[in-house]
Amino acid sequence: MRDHTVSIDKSTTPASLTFSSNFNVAPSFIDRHLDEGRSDKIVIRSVAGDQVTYGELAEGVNRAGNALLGLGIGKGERVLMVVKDCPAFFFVFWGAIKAGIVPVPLNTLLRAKDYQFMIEDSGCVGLVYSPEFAGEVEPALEAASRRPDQVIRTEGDGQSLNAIMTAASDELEAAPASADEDCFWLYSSGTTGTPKGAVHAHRDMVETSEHYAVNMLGLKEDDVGFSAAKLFFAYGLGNGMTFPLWVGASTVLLPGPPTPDSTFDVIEKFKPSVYFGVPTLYGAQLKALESVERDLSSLRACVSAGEALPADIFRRWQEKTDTVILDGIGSTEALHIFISNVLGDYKPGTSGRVVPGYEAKIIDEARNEVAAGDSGRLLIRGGSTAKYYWNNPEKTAETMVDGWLDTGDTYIQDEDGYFHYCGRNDDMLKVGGIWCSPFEIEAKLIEHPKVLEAAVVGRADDENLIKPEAFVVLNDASEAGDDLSAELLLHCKEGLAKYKYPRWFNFVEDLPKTATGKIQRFKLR
Ligand code: 3UK
Repeated sequence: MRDHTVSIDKSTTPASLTFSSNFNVAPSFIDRHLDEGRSDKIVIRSVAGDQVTYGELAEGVNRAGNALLGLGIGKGERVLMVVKDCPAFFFVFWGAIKAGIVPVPLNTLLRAKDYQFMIEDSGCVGLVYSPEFAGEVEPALEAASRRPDQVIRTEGDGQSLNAIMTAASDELEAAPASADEDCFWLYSSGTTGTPKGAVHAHRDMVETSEHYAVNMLGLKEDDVGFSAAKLFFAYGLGNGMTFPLWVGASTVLLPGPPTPDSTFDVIEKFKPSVYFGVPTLYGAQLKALESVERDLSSLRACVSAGEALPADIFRRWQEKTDTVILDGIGSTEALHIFISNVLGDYKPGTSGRVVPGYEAKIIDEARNEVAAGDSGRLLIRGGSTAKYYWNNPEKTAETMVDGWLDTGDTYIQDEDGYFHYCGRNDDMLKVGGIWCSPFEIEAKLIEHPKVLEAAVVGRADDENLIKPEAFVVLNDASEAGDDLSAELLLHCKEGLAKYKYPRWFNFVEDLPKTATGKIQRFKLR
C-alpha cells in the first residue's frame, strides 16, 4: 500500500477498513479530492459569503500547516482552537493534522474560567482564536499559570493567521503518522464537571464517516449538509466537516447562533439535503412553524443527537415537513453516533439500533449483561473511540475498560433490538444537547452573598426537554421572592456559559442530604 491510504472492503457489513502503515489522515479527507477531479467543486458555502473549492481547501490547509510549523509548533504539540464555523476552522484543523500537530477545538460558548483550565490542562504551545471571542480568551490567557508560546487571531489587524498563511508556502508533505497515533482532542464535560481531553487517533474520523455517514445516512457526493450544531462539538465536527469531506459533498456554515430564523434562512437559501439539529432546536423550530411557512423541501433526512428526542417532536416534525428525524446517540469519546435510527428502520422515542461497526452491551452492577427489557449501563466498543483522557489516568481507567467505553447512560434494549434511553448514571445534565454540570451552577449560586446552599437538578419543560432547576437555601429566608429570583438569574447569566442558567428557582428551608452531607439530588427531581 502507498503512504496515507485506507482501503475499504464494502463486501462485508460493517465495511472493513485497512490503513497503510504510514497513515496521516489529512490526505484522505483533503488531497484525495484533487486526484479524484473535485478541485473546482465548491465544498464550503457560508452565510458570511465565503465559498471555498476543494482546490482552495487543499491550498489553505497546506498554508495553515506551514504557518503553524513556521511559528515553531512541533510534532505532537497541541494547538487550541477557539474558532467560529468558518473556512479558517477547516484550514487550522487539517493544516495542523497534516503537519503532525494536534488541534484541540474548544467550545466557543465557554467563559474565561473554562478556557483558563484548558490552557493549563492541555499544555498547549499554540492558541488560535476568532477575534469575536477575545473577550473571554484574553482574560483566560492573563489568568493562566502558563501561557502558550504562540497566541494568534485568525484574522484582523496585525499578526493574524490569515496574514501568515498568505506568506506561507502552499505545499506541504503530510507528516508521518499511523492510524492509531494521537491526532486531535476534544474536551468532554461528561461524568463530572471537570472537562477531560478525549484523545482521538488518525483512524477515528474515517471510522465514523464510513460506518455512520456512508452506511447509515447514505451520504453521497451530491448531498449538501447543514449542521446547526457547531464544528467544535464532535457531533458538528462530523456533520459539518468530516462527513461531507469524506464523500466529496459540500457543507453550509452558519457562523452565528442557530435560531429557528437563522436555520430556516440557511435551508431556504442553500437548500441542504441533510440537516443536523438537536431536540431543543427542533422544538423551537416547530413553535416558529406554527406562525410562519418555511420551505424545507430540499431536506431528504434530518438527524438529531445530543439528548433524547421526544417522540412527540418526531411526530410533529413529520406532520409539518414530511421528513423523519433520525435520532442517534453519540458521544465525544466515541466521536460520533454509535446507536441510531435510519431511514426505513426507525422507532420514534428510541435511539434506534447499533450502528454496524460498533458493539453495545448493557450491564448490571455486577458487570453481567442484562436480558432484553432490563435496564443497565450502556457500554460500547468500536474503532472510533478515544484512546485515553489526557492527563487523567483515573478517569481513563474508569471509563475505558478492556476496549469498552462506559457511556454513563442507562438504557434498555427491547426485543426488537431498539435502545431506549433511561437517563444518566450521574447527576450531569444535557441542556440543548450540551453538557451542563449541576455542581458548576450550584457553585455559581453559592458565590452570591444571599445564598447559603444550593442544589441543581434537571426538570422536563413542556416539550419534555431537560432544563436546570435550582433549589436555594437563603441566609435570610425572609428575602425569598421574585425580586431575588431575578437577581440570582442575572448573577448566573453573567458568570456561566449562556445555556447554563436555571430556568426555575425554588426557595427552600433545607436540602435533602445523606448522613455524610452529600446532597441527594434524586430526591429533588
Ligand atoms: C447524551 C443522548 C439520549 C448521552 C454527541 C452525537 O452528544 C454528543 O456527545 P457529548 O459528549 O454527550 C454524550 C452524552 O449525551 N446523548 C447524546 N445523544 C443522545 N442521550 N439520546 C441521544 N440521541 O448522555 C451521551 O452519553 O456531548 C452526539 C454525535 C457526537 C457527539 N459527541
